[in-house]
Amino acid sequence: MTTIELVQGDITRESVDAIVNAANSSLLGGGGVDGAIHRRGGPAILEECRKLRASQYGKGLRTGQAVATTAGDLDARWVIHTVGPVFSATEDRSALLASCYRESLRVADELGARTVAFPAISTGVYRYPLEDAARIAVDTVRAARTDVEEVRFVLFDERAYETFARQLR
Ligand code: AR6
Repeated sequence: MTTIELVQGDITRESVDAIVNAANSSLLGGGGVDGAIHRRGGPAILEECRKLRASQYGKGLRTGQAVATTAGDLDARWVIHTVGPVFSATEDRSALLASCYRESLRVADELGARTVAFPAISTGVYRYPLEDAARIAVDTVRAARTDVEEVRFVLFDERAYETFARQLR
């Protein structure tokens, strides 16, 4: 049984086994939550990302996939990087967004992580509508078969927090 918790705040302040990063396929950093994770986590995370790019992920990480690195100076053992879809008004990309949550939990299981914090993937720079993104996030985690005991959605602002809270009710 996986319990779902909601927190409003900065995901880089969480103490969990794994923090999920809403990355881009380059794995080399960016703005938003990605920038915050690299800033607070320090250079060890980027160093491992560069190694991934030099080995298995020469072309980068595909949308909907997930891969883990060290969490550097964060209060976590791992960062799980996943790439959400850029929202499109003409193409349904919800399966790719669901895949981010499912694949991140699969990687968490491989690592033996029991507590995992997720941001609201794709709802910033990638413009996914919050309502749809929250429904996909909650439904996918609820349906997942995983050994993760606690999933914590960490929502940056009150609007995102309230939207996720409505989905959980
Ligand atoms: N803690 C928790 N949530 C946060 C934080 C934080 N510190 N900072 C922002 N958010 P975004 P995306 C929220 O743009 O849409 C990056 O440049 C934010 O309010 O970080 O998946 C990557 O490198 C929003 O609700 O990610 C990619 O290029 C959510 O996190 C691209 O952005 C996601 O916003 C990915 O875009």
